[in-house]
Amino acid sequence: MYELFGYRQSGSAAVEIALSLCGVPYRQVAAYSTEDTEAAHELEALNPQKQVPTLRLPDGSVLTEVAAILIHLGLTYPQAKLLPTDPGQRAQSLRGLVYIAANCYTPIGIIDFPQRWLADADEASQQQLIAGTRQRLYRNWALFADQFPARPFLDGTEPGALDILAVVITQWSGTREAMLEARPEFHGLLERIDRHQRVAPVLSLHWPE
Ligand SMILES: N[C@@H](CCC(=O)N[C@@H](CS)C(=O)NCC(=O)O)C(=O)O
Repeated sequence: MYELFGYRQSGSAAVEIALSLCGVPYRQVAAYSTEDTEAAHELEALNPQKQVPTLRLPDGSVLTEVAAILIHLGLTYPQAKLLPTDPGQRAQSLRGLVYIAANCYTPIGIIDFPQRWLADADEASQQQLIAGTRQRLYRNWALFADQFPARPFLDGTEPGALDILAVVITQWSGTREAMLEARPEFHGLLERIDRHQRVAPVLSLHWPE
C-alpha cells in the first residue's frame, strides 16, 4: 500500500488529491520537519531533506519531489487523467509542473526558513530576504499565468496534475491576494479549480472555506 508522509495545509495536499483520483488505497502519516515526533524521524530516514510530501510506494521505494510524484501517478494510473494524453499538451503540463516546483515552491522554503540561506544574519537582513523572495514569488506566478493558458483548465477539459499543483502552491505567502491584483483572470481560474468536484473534496479538508 502507498504511504504518504504529509501535513495539514502543506504540499502533500496535492498528492492526496491525486491519489484520490487514482482510486488507490493509501496510508497517511502526519509528519513535519520541525516536530520532534517518531513520524518526523521516520520521514527523515526516508527523505534526508525531511520534507513532505514523501511517498513510500507499495514496493518499498521512496519518491520525493511533488512534481515527480504527480507525474509518476499520472503515468501509472492513466484512467485518473492527471496528465493530458496529447503529447504536445502533456509536454507543456510537465513543463508547468517543473516550473512550479522550481520557481514557486522553492521560494516558499526561503520565506519559511530564511536562516537556512542567511545563517547568522540579523533580523533586518532576514526580513529583507523574505520581502525580496516574496516579490520574486509573485513575479514567477504572474509569468506562469502569462504562459500557461486555461483550456478551460490548465490540463484541458478537467483539472489535472498541473491544476492541482497550482491551487495548492498558491495557498501560501499571500499569493492568491497578489494574483487577484496582478492577474485577476488567473485568480478566477484558481477559484474554479478550487471548486471543481475532482479537487474540492480533498482540498477543502486542508483549506476549509
Ligand atoms: N522540493 C520539494 C519541496 C517540499 C517542501 O518544501 N515541503 C515543505 C512543506 S510544504 C516542507 O516539508 N518543509 C519543511 C522543511 O523544509 O523543513 C518538493 O518539490 O516536493
